[in-house]
Amino acid sequence: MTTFHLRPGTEVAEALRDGSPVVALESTIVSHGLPRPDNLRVAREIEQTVRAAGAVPATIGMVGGELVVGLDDAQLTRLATVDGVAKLSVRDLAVAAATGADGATTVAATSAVAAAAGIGVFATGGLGGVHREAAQTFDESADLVTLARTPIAVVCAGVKSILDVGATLERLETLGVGVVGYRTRRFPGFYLTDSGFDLDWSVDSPEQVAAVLAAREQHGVHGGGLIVANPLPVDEQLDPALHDRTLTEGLARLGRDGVTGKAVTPFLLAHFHSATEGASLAVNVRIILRNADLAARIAVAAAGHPAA
Ligand code: PSU
Ligand code: MN
Repeated sequence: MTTFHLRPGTEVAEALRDGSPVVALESTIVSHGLPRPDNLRVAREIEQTVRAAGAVPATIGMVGGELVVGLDDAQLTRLATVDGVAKLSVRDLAVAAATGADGATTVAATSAVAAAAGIGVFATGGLGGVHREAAQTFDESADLVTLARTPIAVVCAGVKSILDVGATLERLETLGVGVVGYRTRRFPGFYLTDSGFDLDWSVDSPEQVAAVLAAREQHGVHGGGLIVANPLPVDEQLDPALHDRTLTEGLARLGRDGVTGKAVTPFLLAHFHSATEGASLAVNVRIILRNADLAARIAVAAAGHPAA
Protein backbone atom coordinates (compact mmCIF):
# COMPACT_ATOMS: atom_id res chain seq x y z
CA MET A 1 0.00 0.00 0.00
CA THR A 2 1.25 3.46 -0.84
CA THR A 3 1.19 5.70 2.18
CA PHE A 4 1.05 9.43 1.98
CA HIS A 5 3.17 11.79 3.95
CA LEU A 6 1.31 14.04 6.31
CA ARG A 7 4.11 15.56 8.35
CA PRO A 8 3.00 15.94 11.95
CA GLY A 9 2.99 19.59 12.94
CA THR A 10 2.35 20.86 9.43
CA GLU A 11 -0.51 23.25 8.87
CA VAL A 12 -2.54 20.60 7.00
CA ALA A 13 -1.98 17.91 9.65
CA GLU A 14 -3.02 20.28 12.44
CA ALA A 15 -6.08 21.51 10.57
CA LEU A 16 -7.23 17.93 9.97
CA ARG A 17 -6.62 17.03 13.60
CA ASP A 18 -8.65 20.05 14.76
CA GLY A 19 -11.48 19.53 12.28
CA SER A 20 -10.66 22.87 10.62
CA PRO A 21 -11.57 23.35 6.95
CA VAL A 22 -9.09 21.93 4.42
CA VAL A 23 -9.32 21.93 0.62
CA ALA A 24 -7.37 19.43 -1.50
CA LEU A 25 -5.80 20.72 -4.73
CA GLU A 26 -4.27 18.73 -7.59
CA SER A 27 -0.82 19.15 -9.12
CA THR A 28 -1.38 17.83 -12.67
CA ILE A 29 -3.01 21.12 -13.53
CA VAL A 30 0.22 22.81 -12.39
CA SER A 31 2.75 20.50 -14.08
CA HIS A 32 0.82 19.52 -17.22
CA GLY A 33 -2.33 21.63 -17.56
CA LEU A 34 -0.95 25.18 -17.49
CA PRO A 35 2.04 26.57 -19.41
CA ARG A 36 5.20 27.81 -17.70
CA PRO A 37 5.88 30.28 -16.20
CA ASP A 38 2.23 31.10 -15.40
CA ASN A 39 1.71 27.70 -13.78
CA LEU A 40 3.66 28.42 -10.59
CA ARG A 41 2.10 31.85 -10.13
CA VAL A 42 -1.37 30.35 -10.62
CA ALA A 43 -0.63 27.44 -8.25
CA ARG A 44 0.20 29.97 -5.54
CA GLU A 45 -2.88 32.07 -6.36
CA ILE A 46 -5.11 28.99 -6.01
CA GLU A 47 -3.70 28.38 -2.53
CA GLN A 48 -4.12 32.05 -1.59
CA THR A 49 -7.74 31.96 -2.76
CA VAL A 50 -8.44 28.99 -0.50
CA ARG A 51 -6.82 30.79 2.43
CA ALA A 52 -8.70 34.02 1.77
CA ALA A 53 -11.97 32.09 2.10
CA GLY A 54 -10.89 30.65 5.45
CA ALA A 55 -9.59 27.15 4.64
CA VAL A 56 -6.16 25.51 4.54
CA PRO A 57 -4.95 24.47 1.06
CA ALA A 58 -3.48 20.99 0.66
CA THR A 59 -1.89 20.64 -2.76
CA ILE A 60 -1.08 16.98 -3.34
CA GLY A 61 1.84 15.62 -5.36
CA MET A 62 4.87 13.34 -5.31
CA VAL A 63 8.37 14.66 -4.72
CA GLY A 64 11.29 12.24 -5.03
CA GLY A 65 8.96 9.31 -4.41
CA GLU A 66 7.31 10.90 -1.37
CA LEU A 67 3.57 11.36 -1.65
CA VAL A 68 2.90 14.72 -0.01
CA VAL A 69 -0.43 16.09 1.22
CA GLY A 70 0.23 19.82 1.46
CA LEU A 71 3.24 20.59 -0.71
CA ASP A 72 5.42 23.37 0.68
CA ASP A 73 6.51 26.21 -1.60
CA ALA A 74 9.83 24.59 -2.56
CA GLN A 75 8.03 21.35 -3.49
CA LEU A 76 5.36 23.22 -5.44
CA THR A 77 8.09 25.14 -7.28
CA ARG A 78 9.86 21.89 -8.12
CA LEU A 79 6.74 20.27 -9.61
CA ALA A 80 6.00 23.45 -11.57
CA THR A 81 9.48 23.96 -13.02
CA VAL A 82 11.56 20.77 -13.39
CA ASP A 83 11.40 18.60 -16.49
CA GLY A 84 10.22 15.00 -16.38
CA VAL A 85 7.46 15.30 -13.78
CA ALA A 86 5.24 12.25 -14.37
CA LYS A 87 1.47 12.51 -14.67
CA LEU A 88 0.22 10.18 -11.94
CA SER A 89 -3.12 8.48 -11.88
CA VAL A 90 -4.05 6.13 -9.03
CA ARG A 91 -2.38 3.14 -10.67
CA ASP A 92 0.93 5.00 -10.98
CA LEU A 93 1.31 6.05 -7.33
CA ALA A 94 3.03 2.92 -6.01
CA VAL A 95 5.45 2.58 -8.92
CA ALA A 96 6.37 6.27 -8.77
CA ALA A 97 6.93 6.03 -5.01
CA ALA A 98 9.09 2.93 -5.28
CA THR A 99 11.23 4.45 -8.03
CA GLY A 100 11.67 7.81 -6.33
CA ALA A 101 9.91 9.80 -9.04
CA ASP A 102 8.62 13.35 -9.13
CA GLY A 103 4.96 13.26 -10.11
CA ALA A 104 1.85 15.37 -10.39
CA THR A 105 -1.44 13.83 -9.28
CA THR A 106 -4.54 13.91 -11.51
CA VAL A 107 -8.09 14.38 -10.26
CA ALA A 108 -8.26 10.61 -9.78
CA ALA A 109 -5.06 10.29 -7.76
CA THR A 110 -5.65 13.52 -5.83
CA SER A 111 -9.18 12.43 -4.86
CA ALA A 112 -8.01 9.03 -3.68
CA VAL A 113 -5.15 10.43 -1.60
CA ALA A 114 -7.20 13.31 -0.20
CA ALA A 115 -10.02 11.03 0.91
CA ALA A 116 -7.51 8.66 2.54
CA ALA A 117 -6.08 11.65 4.41
CA GLY A 118 -9.53 12.64 5.66
CA ILE A 119 -10.10 15.64 3.37
CA GLY A 120 -13.68 15.95 2.12
CA VAL A 121 -13.52 18.79 -0.41
CA PHE A 122 -11.35 19.18 -3.51
CA ALA A 123 -11.16 21.96 -6.11
CA THR A 124 -10.02 21.55 -9.71
CA GLY A 125 -10.68 23.09 -13.14
CA GLY A 126 -12.47 20.44 -15.16
CA LEU A 127 -12.79 16.71 -14.64
CA GLY A 128 -11.52 14.11 -17.03
CA GLY A 129 -14.15 11.97 -18.74
CA VAL A 130 -15.07 10.06 -21.87
CA HIS A 131 -13.06 11.16 -24.91
CA ARG A 132 -14.83 11.84 -28.18
CA GLU A 133 -13.37 8.82 -29.97
CA ALA A 134 -13.92 6.53 -27.00
CA ALA A 135 -16.08 4.14 -29.01
CA GLN A 136 -12.91 3.26 -30.94
CA THR A 137 -10.13 4.10 -28.47
CA PHE A 138 -11.78 3.17 -25.13
CA ASP A 139 -10.20 6.38 -23.77
CA GLU A 140 -12.09 7.21 -20.60
CA SER A 141 -10.38 9.07 -17.78
CA ALA A 142 -9.70 7.15 -14.58
CA ASP A 143 -11.22 10.21 -12.86
CA LEU A 144 -14.66 8.64 -13.39
CA VAL A 145 -14.09 5.18 -11.98
CA THR A 146 -12.08 6.61 -9.08
CA LEU A 147 -14.86 9.02 -8.12
CA ALA A 148 -17.23 6.05 -8.13
CA ARG A 149 -15.45 4.69 -5.07
CA THR A 150 -14.05 7.81 -3.40
CA PRO A 151 -16.17 9.84 -0.97
CA ILE A 152 -15.11 13.39 -1.80
CA ALA A 153 -16.82 16.53 -3.09
CA VAL A 154 -15.11 17.82 -6.23
CA VAL A 155 -15.77 21.41 -7.24
CA CYS A 156 -15.21 21.81 -10.98
CA ALA A 157 -16.58 23.58 -14.05
CA GLY A 158 -17.97 20.32 -15.39
CA VAL A 159 -15.81 18.13 -17.58
CA LYS A 160 -13.40 19.53 -20.11
CA SER A 161 -15.18 20.57 -23.29
CA ILE A 162 -12.66 18.58 -25.33
CA LEU A 163 -14.56 15.46 -24.17
CA ASP A 164 -17.82 13.74 -25.06
CA VAL A 165 -19.89 15.47 -22.37
CA GLY A 166 -23.10 13.46 -22.90
CA ALA A 167 -21.29 10.14 -22.67
CA THR A 168 -19.44 11.33 -19.57
CA LEU A 169 -22.71 12.24 -17.82
CA GLU A 170 -24.12 8.80 -18.69
CA ARG A 171 -21.05 7.12 -17.22
CA LEU A 172 -21.27 9.24 -14.05
CA GLU A 173 -24.85 8.07 -13.63
CA THR A 174 -23.89 4.42 -14.13
CA LEU A 175 -21.00 4.75 -11.71
CA GLY A 176 -23.15 6.31 -9.00
CA VAL A 177 -21.32 9.63 -8.84
CA GLY A 178 -23.61 12.47 -7.68
CA VAL A 179 -23.77 15.61 -9.81
CA VAL A 180 -25.25 18.90 -8.60
CA GLY A 181 -25.18 22.24 -10.38
CA TYR A 182 -24.14 25.23 -8.32
CA ARG A 183 -26.95 27.73 -8.86
CA THR A 184 -27.74 26.10 -12.22
CA ARG A 185 -29.66 23.21 -13.75
CA ARG A 186 -27.34 23.09 -16.74
CA PHE A 187 -24.09 21.17 -16.73
CA PRO A 188 -21.21 23.62 -17.33
CA GLY A 189 -18.85 23.11 -20.28
CA PHE A 190 -15.53 24.08 -18.68
CA TYR A 191 -14.38 26.91 -21.03
CA LEU A 192 -18.07 27.45 -21.80
CA THR A 193 -20.79 28.32 -19.30
CA ASP A 194 -23.25 25.73 -20.60
CA SER A 195 -22.42 22.34 -22.12
CA GLY A 196 -25.99 21.97 -23.41
CA PHE A 197 -26.90 19.18 -20.97
CA ASP A 198 -29.48 19.37 -18.17
CA LEU A 199 -28.93 18.41 -14.54
CA ASP A 200 -31.42 16.88 -12.10
CA TRP A 201 -30.22 18.83 -9.08
CA SER A 202 -29.12 22.30 -8.19
CA VAL A 203 -27.77 23.70 -4.92
CA ASP A 204 -27.73 27.35 -3.93
CA SER A 205 -25.13 27.80 -1.22
CA PRO A 206 -22.01 26.29 0.37
CA GLU A 207 -24.22 25.46 3.36
CA GLN A 208 -26.49 23.39 1.15
CA VAL A 209 -23.54 21.40 -0.21
CA ALA A 210 -22.37 20.88 3.37
CA ALA A 211 -25.87 19.63 4.23
CA VAL A 212 -25.65 17.11 1.36
CA LEU A 213 -22.33 15.84 2.70
CA ALA A 214 -23.71 15.63 6.23
CA ALA A 215 -26.83 13.76 5.02
CA ARG A 216 -24.61 11.25 3.32
CA GLU A 217 -22.75 10.65 6.60
CA GLN A 218 -26.01 10.30 8.50
CA HIS A 219 -27.40 7.78 6.04
CA GLY A 220 -24.21 5.77 6.17
CA VAL A 221 -24.58 5.17 2.44
CA HIS A 222 -21.53 6.96 1.16
CA GLY A 223 -21.07 5.59 -2.30
CA GLY A 224 -18.67 7.67 -4.25
CA GLY A 225 -17.97 11.28 -4.98
CA LEU A 226 -20.16 14.32 -5.39
CA ILE A 227 -19.47 16.64 -8.29
CA VAL A 228 -20.33 20.27 -7.57
CA ALA A 229 -20.52 21.80 -11.04
CA ASN A 230 -19.74 25.50 -10.87
CA PRO A 231 -20.17 27.32 -14.20
CA LEU A 232 -18.37 30.47 -15.29
CA PRO A 233 -20.62 33.52 -15.72
CA VAL A 234 -21.53 33.95 -19.40
CA ASP A 235 -19.48 37.12 -19.76
CA GLU A 236 -16.35 35.31 -18.51
CA GLN A 237 -16.51 32.26 -20.77
CA LEU A 238 -14.33 31.68 -23.84
CA ASP A 239 -15.93 33.04 -27.00
CA PRO A 240 -17.97 30.00 -28.19
CA ALA A 241 -17.04 30.49 -31.87
CA LEU A 242 -13.34 30.66 -31.00
CA HIS A 243 -13.81 27.62 -28.74
CA ASP A 244 -15.42 25.50 -31.45
CA ARG A 245 -12.85 26.47 -34.08
CA THR A 246 -9.94 25.74 -31.75
CA LEU A 247 -11.38 22.41 -30.68
CA THR A 248 -11.93 21.19 -34.26
CA GLU A 249 -8.36 22.13 -35.12
CA GLY A 250 -6.96 20.52 -31.93
CA LEU A 251 -8.80 17.25 -32.54
CA ALA A 252 -7.48 17.12 -36.12
CA ARG A 253 -3.91 17.66 -34.87
CA LEU A 254 -4.33 14.93 -32.30
CA GLY A 255 -5.00 12.43 -35.08
CA ARG A 256 -2.27 13.82 -37.33
CA ASP A 257 0.40 13.71 -34.59
CA GLY A 258 -0.74 10.30 -33.32
CA VAL A 259 -1.20 11.51 -29.74
CA THR A 260 -2.84 8.90 -27.49
CA GLY A 261 -3.28 7.88 -23.85
CA LYS A 262 -2.49 10.26 -21.05
CA ALA A 263 -0.84 12.75 -23.42
CA VAL A 264 -4.20 13.60 -25.02
CA THR A 265 -5.54 15.99 -22.38
CA PRO A 266 -2.31 18.02 -21.90
CA PHE A 267 -1.90 18.19 -25.71
CA LEU A 268 -5.39 19.62 -26.26
CA LEU A 269 -5.11 22.08 -23.37
CA ALA A 270 -1.74 23.30 -24.70
CA HIS A 271 -3.23 23.64 -28.17
CA PHE A 272 -6.03 25.80 -26.76
CA HIS A 273 -3.59 27.98 -24.85
CA SER A 274 -1.40 28.68 -27.91
CA ALA A 275 -4.14 28.83 -30.58
CA THR A 276 -6.25 31.31 -28.58
CA GLU A 277 -3.14 33.37 -27.75
CA GLY A 278 -3.73 33.10 -24.05
CA ALA A 279 -7.50 33.66 -24.04
CA SER A 280 -8.21 30.08 -22.95
CA LEU A 281 -5.47 30.34 -20.33
CA ALA A 282 -7.12 33.38 -18.76
CA VAL A 283 -10.44 31.53 -18.75
CA ASN A 284 -8.85 28.39 -17.30
CA VAL A 285 -7.31 30.43 -14.48
CA ARG A 286 -10.63 32.10 -13.67
CA ILE A 287 -12.30 28.69 -13.56
CA ILE A 288 -9.78 27.32 -11.08
CA LEU A 289 -9.80 30.36 -8.81
CA ARG A 290 -13.61 30.46 -8.68
CA ASN A 291 -13.68 26.74 -7.87
CA ALA A 292 -11.02 27.13 -5.18
CA ASP A 293 -13.09 29.89 -3.56
CA LEU A 294 -16.31 27.87 -3.62
CA ALA A 295 -14.56 24.71 -2.37
CA ALA A 296 -13.12 26.66 0.56
CA ARG A 297 -16.53 28.07 1.46
CA ILE A 298 -17.99 24.55 1.32
CA ALA A 299 -15.20 23.26 3.57
CA VAL A 300 -15.86 26.10 6.03
CA ALA A 301 -19.59 25.34 6.02
CA ALA A 302 -18.93 21.60 6.43
CA ALA A 303 -16.61 22.22 9.39
CA GLY A 304 -19.46 24.00 11.16
CA HIS A 305 -21.98 21.38 10.09
CA PRO A 306 -20.63 18.07 11.39
CA ALA A 307 -22.63 14.93 10.80
CA ALA A 308 -24.69 13.81 13.79
N1 PSU B 1 -8.52 20.34 -15.23
C1 PSU B 1 -7.84 21.39 -15.75
N2 PSU B 1 -6.58 21.13 -16.25
C2 PSU B 1 -6.01 19.88 -16.16
C3 PSU B 1 -6.75 18.79 -15.62
C4 PSU B 1 -8.01 19.09 -15.16
O1 PSU B 1 -8.33 22.52 -15.79
O2 PSU B 1 -4.86 19.72 -16.57
C5 PSU B 1 -6.13 17.42 -15.51
C6 PSU B 1 -6.68 16.73 -14.26
O3 PSU B 1 -5.58 16.33 -13.49
C7 PSU B 1 -7.44 15.54 -14.77
C8 PSU B 1 -6.64 15.20 -15.98
O4 PSU B 1 -7.51 14.50 -13.83
O5 PSU B 1 -6.43 16.49 -16.57
C9 PSU B 1 -7.39 14.23 -16.87
O6 PSU B 1 -6.48 13.54 -17.68
P1 PSU B 1 -6.93 12.22 -18.45
O7 PSU B 1 -7.94 12.69 -19.45
O8 PSU B 1 -5.67 11.69 -19.11
O9 PSU B 1 -7.49 11.29 -17.43
MN1 MN C 1 -7.13 8.95 -21.09
